[in-house]
Amino acid sequence: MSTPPVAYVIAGSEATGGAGFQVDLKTYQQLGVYGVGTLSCIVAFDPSNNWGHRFHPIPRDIIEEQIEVSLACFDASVMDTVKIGMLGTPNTIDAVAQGLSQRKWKNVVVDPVLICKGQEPGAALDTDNALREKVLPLATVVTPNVFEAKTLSGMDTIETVEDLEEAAKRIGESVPYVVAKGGVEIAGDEAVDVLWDGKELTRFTAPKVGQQRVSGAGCTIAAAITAELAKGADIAKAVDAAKKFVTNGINARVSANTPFDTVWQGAN
Ligand code: PXL
Repeated sequence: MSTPPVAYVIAGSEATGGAGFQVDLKTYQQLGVYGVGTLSCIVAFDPSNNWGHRFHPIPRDIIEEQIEVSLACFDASVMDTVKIGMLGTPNTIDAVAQGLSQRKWKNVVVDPVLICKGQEPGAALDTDNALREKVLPLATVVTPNVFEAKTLSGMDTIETVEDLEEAAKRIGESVPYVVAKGGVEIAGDEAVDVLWDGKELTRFTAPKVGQQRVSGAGCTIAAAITAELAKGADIAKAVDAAKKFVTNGINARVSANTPFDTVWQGAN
């Protein structure tokens, strides 16, 4: 019997399949990584209200039970890599931080999904602060998009790749590796993501596929980085492979009745 590479994910369900937990597990599977997962929350878009977010946290004791069994099924010698996606409430963040601290991880990839669009700003600010205080200090890699990079770096605007690089460096004062995702948000023909590894900046570029945002691209690239790290890649190789994976998936994107197309992980 052989054991494939294993990676864990703690994230929220997004029921259309275009983001969150569903994307994480599809990406792991496609990259040959056995996925283990704990659900932190459930997002059900409302198709009769402009696909707005209906957000449902999962009770803390149920999150704790899932973490307990997820960690019990594979030892740290087999499962030393985890991705953290949307958590959603300060209480959930606290439970996840405590759960993570039970194991010495090699790779903790935090996709800092700061606010879910359906949440109240007050609640979101609490959530931002809890994430920064309790989960970011555990991260080895953080993967902010432009909005999240602005919030985490304290910069007022990020309009150019140079701005994005400056944000990555500032965030990198507290996390070893920063992958800042420019996506289609930065003007120009290329979709640029940057890696700051504490010493050097590297740009990863691909021609933009249209100017429209594609749902799930941020989740896909962060999950693909996680899968590559679980297979033993170093950070630069992991980001390079993940960028190619998401670009292929965007080229083969799936149209649904949702406002945005989604990434087809199976194109790879
Ligand atoms: O794409 C960010 C994201 C992550 N996780 C969940 C989501 C979303 C966006 O809708 O619903 C569960």
